[in-house]
Amino acid sequence: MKSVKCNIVKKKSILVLLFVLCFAFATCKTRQKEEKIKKPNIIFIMSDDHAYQAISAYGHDLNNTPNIDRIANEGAILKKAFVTNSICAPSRAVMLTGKHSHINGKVDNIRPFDWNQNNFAKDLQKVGYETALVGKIHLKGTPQGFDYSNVLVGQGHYYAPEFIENGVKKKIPGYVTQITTDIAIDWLDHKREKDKPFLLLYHQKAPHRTWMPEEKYLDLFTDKTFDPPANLFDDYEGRPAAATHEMGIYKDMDLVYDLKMLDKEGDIKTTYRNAFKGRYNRMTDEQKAAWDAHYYPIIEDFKAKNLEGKDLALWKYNRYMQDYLSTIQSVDDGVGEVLDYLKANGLEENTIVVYTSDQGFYLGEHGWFDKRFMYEESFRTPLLMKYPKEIKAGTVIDGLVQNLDFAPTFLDYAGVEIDESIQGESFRKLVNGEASEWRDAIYYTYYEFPGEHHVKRHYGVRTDKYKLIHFYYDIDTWELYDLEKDPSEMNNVYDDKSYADVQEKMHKELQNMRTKYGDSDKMNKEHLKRFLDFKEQKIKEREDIEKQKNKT
Ligand code: SGN
Ligand code: CA
Repeated sequence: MKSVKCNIVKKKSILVLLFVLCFAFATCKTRQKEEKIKKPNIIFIMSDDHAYQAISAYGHDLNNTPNIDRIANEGAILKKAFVTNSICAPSRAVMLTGKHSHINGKVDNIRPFDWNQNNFAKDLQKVGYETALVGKIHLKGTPQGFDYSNVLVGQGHYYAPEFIENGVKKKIPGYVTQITTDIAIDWLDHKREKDKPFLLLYHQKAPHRTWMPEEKYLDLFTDKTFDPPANLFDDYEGRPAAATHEMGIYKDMDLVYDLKMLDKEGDIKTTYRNAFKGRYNRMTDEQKAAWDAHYYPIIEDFKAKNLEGKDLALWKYNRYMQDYLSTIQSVDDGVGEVLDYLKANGLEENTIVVYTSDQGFYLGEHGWFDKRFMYEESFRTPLLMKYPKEIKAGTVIDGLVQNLDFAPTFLDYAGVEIDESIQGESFRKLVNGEASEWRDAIYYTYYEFPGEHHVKRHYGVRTDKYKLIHFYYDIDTWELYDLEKDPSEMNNVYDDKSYADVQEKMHKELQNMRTKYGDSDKMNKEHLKRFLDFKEQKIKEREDIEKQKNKT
């Protein structure tokens, strides 16, 4: 009897176990199904002027960016990511609209952006996303497409910056990078509706000029001497447009405004003294004390050295690197905080995280700081992304992508149909490893001339191997580079007979690009006219104000 009873009990337990297993299997299947149709969250991190040379994942040894590198280690690094127009506001307009500058209308930092046109945040809102924009956007007017916005006024300040939260302006004490991170995490944690997928544009001001480090990182690179790039003393032979630049570390970088050499005695005199003072005076007494303790010994040492010529150029390069890279450390910390937040809150699996910059930047290459040119260091931009559900950890991508592609890529992930007016292409399959073919050429335009840093108007095309550039307006010159043989673009081979075939092919490629994207010399003339009219109008407005002042 005992054994029979025992058998019945056993059978019952097996049935119960089977039932439990079936139930668990079914729930698991439903959850998997739900997960599949669940739209991914998107965190789009953009910093300002962050050169890929200053991200350790790109294999350079200037600095260490462990948190930004985490994105590449857990996902993908794109080695050939570019912008379409290497300057802040136009780059952001391209990113939002997925259209080249001559189509979205924001061709330079000067004229306004039309927020009424469509952007991918508006599209995501329509399919149920909760959207937020935090930090620097540099596009005047009220942001559209965002349920929440808390953005810097214009370029923003490093210390005690002014933010506009949903239309209300506030000065916030503290350091801009940490404040931006706090606002982003506060939105993730308290402000958003948690049952909706979200889009967060988390955009840092750093490491934009004038590179003012956070108190805790003032001394990070004090004892380090950096190796300058081989072309720090470029003579611009064969490149007349490059020769007329006003962005030289030696020639144009200011000792006080940029490099913080404002001494107590007033021995170091510059035109930008007051502009620097204005920034310095935003700090608290405590911050000023830390600042002075760091910079005064450097100022004294600098005065004692009495440097000139090449020695002064090298000293300036080194000083520039120390401050520029220190500001990046705070950006990296912020990325770490956001990644940790996702992990701690179970959001890691279903969130796409992208890290990029509004363009690249010169860290001494060609003797420069700033950007704007179609040469590699400012044309390229860092791009790292992770999405555990789809992107294999450690993926390396060599395909040519552009900031033009962000809008369609995000829409693709969200399952939204991509309007045919969008000029970019989704790179989702490229990073998944599912793309069977991909583009082999990209197009570039730059318009802000006459203007700061004196970079002439130009446009061009780049393939994997070659680059063709046309500088125009008050100049008419062509440049051709063999990027495999001459990656630093020191040797313009446009008139070299042995490149005649390449030159012809690249001209065809350029025409194809201009036709594809609807650009032309005629359009360039129209943009130029609008730019000059706008400048004239601004001058007139200023004169009228002066006249009015003098009357009263
Ligand atoms: C400011 C900077 C320039 C910089 C532009 C554009 N001068 O005008 O050096 O090129 O911004 O930068 S500063 O004296 O104000 O620092 S962008 O990233 O906003 O396009
Ligand atoms: Ca920028």
